[in-house]
Amino acid sequence: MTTIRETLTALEAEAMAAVAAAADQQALEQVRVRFLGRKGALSTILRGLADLDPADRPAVGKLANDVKQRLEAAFEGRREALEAAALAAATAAERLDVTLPGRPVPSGRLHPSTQVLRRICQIFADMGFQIYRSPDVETDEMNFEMLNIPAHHPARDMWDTFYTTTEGVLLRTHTSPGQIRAMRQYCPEPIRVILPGMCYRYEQITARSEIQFHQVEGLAVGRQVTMTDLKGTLVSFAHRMFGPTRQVRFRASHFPFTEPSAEMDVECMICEGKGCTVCKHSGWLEILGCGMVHPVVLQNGGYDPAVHSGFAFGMGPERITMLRHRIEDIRYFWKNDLRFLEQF
Ligand code: 2NL
Repeated sequence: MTTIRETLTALEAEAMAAVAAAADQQALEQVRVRFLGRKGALSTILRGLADLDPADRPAVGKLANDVKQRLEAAFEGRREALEAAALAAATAAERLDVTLPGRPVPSGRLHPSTQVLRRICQIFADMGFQIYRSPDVETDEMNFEMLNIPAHHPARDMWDTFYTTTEGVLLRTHTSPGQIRAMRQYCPEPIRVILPGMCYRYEQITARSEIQFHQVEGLAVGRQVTMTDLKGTLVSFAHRMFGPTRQVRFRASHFPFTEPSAEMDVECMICEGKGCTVCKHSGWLEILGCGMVHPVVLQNGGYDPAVHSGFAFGMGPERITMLRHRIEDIRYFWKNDLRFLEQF
């Protein structure tokens, strides 16, 4: 007849083998219930202790407890090993390389005209010019009359205009009417303003002309403002916009609202003045028009030409962008073709 000691020893060996053989946590739990559970093999044996000779009970009881402790330790060790293995398997299966660079998020950007417009405004703002905004819808009087362009002046042929159904109301053909508004608002105080904005002309759309485009105009009025101030301001602008070593030249010109008038050229930025197709082999690019404000226009702005004088200039950011990037068709600016826009 087998003794209870032999039963315990056999049970321990069997349980240890079962623990080692448990392939996963579920199987291990089944083994635990079978050997260590409340209705398990060990509990059954421990209940049988009551039938033993009281003299044998302490020694057998101690053995049973030792077996129980060793089994529990074995279960715990196996449980940890299986858990670690399960984690390792899951990590390998769901491998995620957190060091991989993310997918780029497509980001928008400013339109090339806006970028150039802002750059121009920033340079003049640094020289003390304030940004002045005025309406796109203007009166004939502000757009032409006040700028010394009377009804039958030949210059009006150059600015074919979008007229509204309201008599005498039109889309501005240049930002200049805003300069009149600025002068009237601030006179007789001295002013330095820069006027960026959209202009409209009723023209055939071609590679060189659009019906809407931007203009940036500037105006400085005060006592003893001279042509020297005009040249110094515009040369500084050209050096910041196109590079500090860029050559600049002024040529005489004509505008109805300035006298004298001039055009400013800068050394071609494509060929560095050597001559190329962009500058038509002259080495120079025309960048802006300028001049001393015509006394009649000063007066229309509310200033006394005997006391005040001023200089003004105007330029087209699209034209500058085209020269800079050798864009050969102005229509790209309004085409909304991402292949064009994404290059800037
Ligand atoms: C150009 C030339 C110019 C002005 C604009 C101006 C405005 C007032 C008085 C006097 Cl209120 N002048 N503006 C002066 C000279 C030239 O623009 O080629 N623009 C694209």
